[in-house]
Amino acid sequence: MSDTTQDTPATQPETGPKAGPKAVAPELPDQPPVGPKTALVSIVGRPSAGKSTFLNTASGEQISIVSAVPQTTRNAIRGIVNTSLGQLVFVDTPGLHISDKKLNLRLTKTAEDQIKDSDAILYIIDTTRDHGDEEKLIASLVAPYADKTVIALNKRDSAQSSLKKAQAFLAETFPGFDEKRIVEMSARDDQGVNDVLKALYELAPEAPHLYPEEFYTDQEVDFRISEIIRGEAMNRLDEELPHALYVRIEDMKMASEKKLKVRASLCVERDSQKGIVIGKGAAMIKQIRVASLKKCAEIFPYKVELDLQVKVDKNWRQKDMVLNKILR
Ligand SMILES: Nc1nc2c(ncn2[C@@H]2O[C@H](COP(=O)(O)OP(=O)(O)OP(=O)(O)O)[C@@H](O)[C@H]2O)c(=O)[nH]1
Ligand SMILES: [Mg+2]
Repeated sequence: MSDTTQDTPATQPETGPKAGPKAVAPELPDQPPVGPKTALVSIVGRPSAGKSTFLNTASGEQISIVSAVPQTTRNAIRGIVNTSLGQLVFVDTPGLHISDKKLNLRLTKTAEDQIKDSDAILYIIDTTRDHGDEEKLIASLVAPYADKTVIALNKRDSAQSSLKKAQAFLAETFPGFDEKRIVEMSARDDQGVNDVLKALYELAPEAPHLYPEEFYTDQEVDFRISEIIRGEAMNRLDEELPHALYVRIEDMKMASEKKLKVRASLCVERDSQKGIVIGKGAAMIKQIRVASLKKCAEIFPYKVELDLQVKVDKNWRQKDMVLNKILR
């Protein structure tokens, strides 16, 4: 740790596998060996359909942030589920949303690319909502790949859930779709999630695993920490603010074997938003910081020390340079 230069990128400190990496499950009880199948599975669906919730429930880990605000996920996040049948590597994509704003166009492109590259697709439909143009757009993207798709009808626990509407929509958009690959689910309550996994394993070929079996995500430490902070902020702020946020890790290094020091900025778009995120007597930013540290303590095998500032990055959503950085 002695010869790092001043200009070493802030996101590449000594936090490699040795330091307790991104992805390794804390302790694995005796488990049967992971089966021979392997598939890369894209999770697609409209914003707030429950894609990230499914990933977290299926893996039993907090891999992807969840919030009530549509378009929470911005990156193609990988989560890995290992069972005696094999390894499913899920890619949690941003919810597809019709809009011509720059950030949205980039999010849609991320999801489209994923669909093409995957062995199987998990298309999650929110059964509590009517199927508007957005749902039709997604169905049209998925339809050419119907043979490698499992459809999950989510939020069946909700009083607003309507199976009839969903079935009518499917009859229209996926005529002749194999019923064995349509599964009713509550991702939140872990109902039907196993059936979804089984249907996906049916589609998975026998192939070498993509990750060692102790991994449950491919996310780097800096990205996970920035997502944790963003998630805690999103869940405490409302109106336009959740979408106006991004987190920049300014500096990150292992201070010792047991301590990771992080300096991060919670960036907003306008001066007027800064005060809201800081809160009265800095109460809001303190809450976000404390909640983030609590999550970090659950995830990482070392202590995280967090210096968190609020900064204004004017109109960052229109800047390619920022988008290139955060939409990795
Ligand atoms: N009632 C109910 N709510 C759910 C279920 N699954 C997810 N939700 C809720 O729906 C909201 C959105 O969930 P997310 O998992 O963030 O949705 P997403 O599809 O990842 O959304 P984006 O990342 O914005 O595309 C959250 O408030 C979840 O708690 C479910 O099975 N039942
Ligand atoms: Mg999500």
